[in-house]
Amino acid sequence: MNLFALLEKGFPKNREDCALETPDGLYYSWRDIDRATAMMANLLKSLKLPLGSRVAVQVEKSPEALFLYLATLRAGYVYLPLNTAYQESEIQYFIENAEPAVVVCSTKNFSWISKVAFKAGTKNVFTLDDNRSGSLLERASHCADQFKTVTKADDELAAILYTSGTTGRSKGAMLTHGNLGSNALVLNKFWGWKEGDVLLHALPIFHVHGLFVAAHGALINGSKMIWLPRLDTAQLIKHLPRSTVMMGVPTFYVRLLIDPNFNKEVCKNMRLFVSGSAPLLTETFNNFQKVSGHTILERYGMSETVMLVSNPYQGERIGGSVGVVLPGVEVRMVGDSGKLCGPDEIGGIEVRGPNIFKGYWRMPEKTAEEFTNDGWFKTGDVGRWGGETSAGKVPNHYLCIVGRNKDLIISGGYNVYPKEIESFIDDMDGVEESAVIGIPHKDFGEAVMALVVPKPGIKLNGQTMIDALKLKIANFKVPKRVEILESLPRNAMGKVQKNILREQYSH
Ligand code: MLC
Ligand code: AMP
Repeated sequence: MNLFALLEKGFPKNREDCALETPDGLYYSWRDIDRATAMMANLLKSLKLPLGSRVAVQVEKSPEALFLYLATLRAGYVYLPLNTAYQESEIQYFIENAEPAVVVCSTKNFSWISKVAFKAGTKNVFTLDDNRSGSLLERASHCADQFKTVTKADDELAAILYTSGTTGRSKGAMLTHGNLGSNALVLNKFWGWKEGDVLLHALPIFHVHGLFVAAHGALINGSKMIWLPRLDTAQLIKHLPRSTVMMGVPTFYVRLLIDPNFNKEVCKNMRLFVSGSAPLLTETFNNFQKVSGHTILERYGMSETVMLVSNPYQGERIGGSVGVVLPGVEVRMVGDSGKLCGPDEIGGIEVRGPNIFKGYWRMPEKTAEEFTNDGWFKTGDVGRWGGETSAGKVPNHYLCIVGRNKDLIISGGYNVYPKEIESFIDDMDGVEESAVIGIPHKDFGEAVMALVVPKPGIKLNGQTMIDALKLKIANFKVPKRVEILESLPRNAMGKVQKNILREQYSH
């Protein structure tokens, strides 16, 4: 079924109810969503795009940006959201790789993005800004406000989400209407969504967490969203008293805890705080309980799989564990010997279920590599059933994530692949080689750090390198710290020993 049609089933009977409220006092009803998405879907239809066309979007968060996503679903095309931090070389790669039929960008980026897009064969480039302006809205305003949602089978593509690759460039994870719909239905029940819920939404909407887990959750339940453009702790505290559900990456909770205005009174109407996308420190879990009186529900998922495992809504939520396997999903842990792990044993996490993606866009070999012969997807995360955490003994049906067998840094909920940053640094003048590692960071959980070896006779300056990288790559990928070394530690096989570097620079 078309995912939009599934979400729409949950819209409230009274379409004049408020669906979306912005901090500057704008209200959008469910009827507004219906009409705005119909107009945008009619605009897309009028372009006579081929079946399966991608609509690539790099715009600031706004209600209209959400409507564009929903309109793309309604019209039966494939939504491709792009992080607003991406710069020219990154965007160029995505556009060349995905060959979108439509690109939507902000007016300030139109001149360079349209050049990149037209060069790659895209015929339609629109603008959409976060102040309800841009050519997309202007064109859509001439379209009819009724649209018959296009029928889609469960295995047809709804979205492509680019996720960085451990080697080489990013891969587009292809998610179907069935993947996203099944997960939305499961979470609706598992997290006890109910009438009267209000979601405080401050996550970006170009990733799984903000777009699918959070927004789908509210839409399929017919629940109002308070739609904040970004994380702003003062705004969260202002709107929490009127909210019942909030979802965030761990940085959300770290920042709330250091704000003196955050307390139990602010959370009096809340029923659920969800954390995910990165490990939540047990210290944050415990402190949040003390200050707010609420127990954060931590869950685990990926771009390729949507949500897999979650602490229970009813039942014990355990700090340091991501919880129990969601209904309909299967999770197994495989040890180095290839044998399934028992309780307390550590192994690679493999998953199966209706939520698992269809494969990587135009990368059949990569897709085949990431699945086992019997159809399980290898997450690259390392886990354990049960065992001990600093909170005590964990029951055997609870999953703990203990590490990753992919060289990945998660900073403030964004993934950064060291290999990609190393290749940018290695291309800089005077650089012999580099190693990029994650080091603990109070606010972002992990921060990117680079160790750089200059070419003989060359003097490098860390800050100058940081400044140069800021002009080239998304800001969250830029190392927070660069140290210049004479050489990198290597093992007998010549491989850089990142564990030694991590140990040395983690304090
Ligand atoms: C911003 N900066 C970051 C950063 N975000 N640095 C490292 N890591 C990050 N995540 C840097 C900027 O470059 C800038 O540096 C400075 O911090 C301030 O920028 P900002 O834009 O003002 O930051 P802020 O708005 O405070 O953003 C921080 C944040 C944001 C944590 C709110 O990063 C965020 O919304 N993260 C959520 C990511 C997310 O949704 N992940 C879900 C992925 S889905 P300078 O030097 O320029 O000052 C997924 C699957 C699943 O993983 O399971 O959910
Ligand atoms: P992404 O590719 O952006 O979808 O990121 C997915 C990765 O985020 C997973 O493979 C995990 O490594 C990590 N992740 C998501 N949720 C959690 C969590 N609750 N605890 C630890 N890691 C998580």
